[in-house]
Amino acid sequence: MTPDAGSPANLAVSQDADGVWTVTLNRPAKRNALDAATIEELVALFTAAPRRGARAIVLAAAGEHFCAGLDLVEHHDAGRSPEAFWQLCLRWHEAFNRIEYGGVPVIAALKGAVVGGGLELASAAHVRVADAGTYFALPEGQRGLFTGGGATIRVAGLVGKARMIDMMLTGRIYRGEEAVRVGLAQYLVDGSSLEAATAIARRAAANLPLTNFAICSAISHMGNMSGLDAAYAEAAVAGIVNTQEAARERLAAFAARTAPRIRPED
Ligand code: 1HE
Repeated sequence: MTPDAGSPANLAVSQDADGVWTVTLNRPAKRNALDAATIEELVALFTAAPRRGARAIVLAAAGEHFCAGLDLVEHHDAGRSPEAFWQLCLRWHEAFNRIEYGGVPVIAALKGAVVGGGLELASAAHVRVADAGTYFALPEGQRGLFTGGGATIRVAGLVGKARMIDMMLTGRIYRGEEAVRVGLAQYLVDGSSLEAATAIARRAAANLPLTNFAICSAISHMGNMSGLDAAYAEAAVAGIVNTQEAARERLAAFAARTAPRIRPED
């Protein structure tokens, strides 16, 4: 399988022998601002990747910044109608839903600005890795705009409603340990976030694909359900995943005492 999903112009895509793909936002001269074309490329790529054998995906960025959010210049020049922007937002949702619900672990390698729609994109990933220079903000409030790429669900889900409202009212910026503490990133690394994210992706890719599919889609879906329905759905997913043939070898290794034990010192 190849990562070729129609030769995207604004994304660079590569893969290694273990099925770990690296998808790189590749408009560094525009700080990887998300124009309509890039959103379409994200839709196509993240629609195709699960069916093309991707075992895990690192979402990375060229240049100094992860993503400056909505392409404000395109938006200014386009003079969009409410209907046109509404439709555009639906394409953003399509792209980010493919990331979150596609069943393949997506690990975001963050750096520099992760702002506005860039934070909406990052929050659709399953794991966020920040480096020392990464900062998070929702500057929509200052720009006379509102979030349209799912932040009211995903960013509020990460940091809570009150912090998101504060970020939007005041332009508050989070970074470093504080960003981890409030839930914007799970990892903060001294060195390269790309290296760390790739190591996490490789580790996740060693899991069975069906197990990862459940982890990376069922948990999100269940978050949308009532507690009673989520428990029912969890049992159904476990019925499928926990009886998969491919898991028998791993269970046999545990029973034979050859599988690693889960200990903090290991
Ligand atoms: C852009 C964009 C953009 C840069 N749209 N072109 N997002 C924001 O409000 C963030 C806006 N961007 C910035 O605050 C800064 O660009 C950065 C802090 C990210 C980087 O600063 P810097 O000094 O490295 O770069 P720069 O000089 O500001 O920009 C370099 C170029 O990138 C320049 O283009 P050039 O042709 O004049 O060289 C900028 O115009 C371009 N650029 N950011 C378009 N965002 C679904 S709703 C989502 C709502 C939102 O996301 S609101 C957007 C929030």
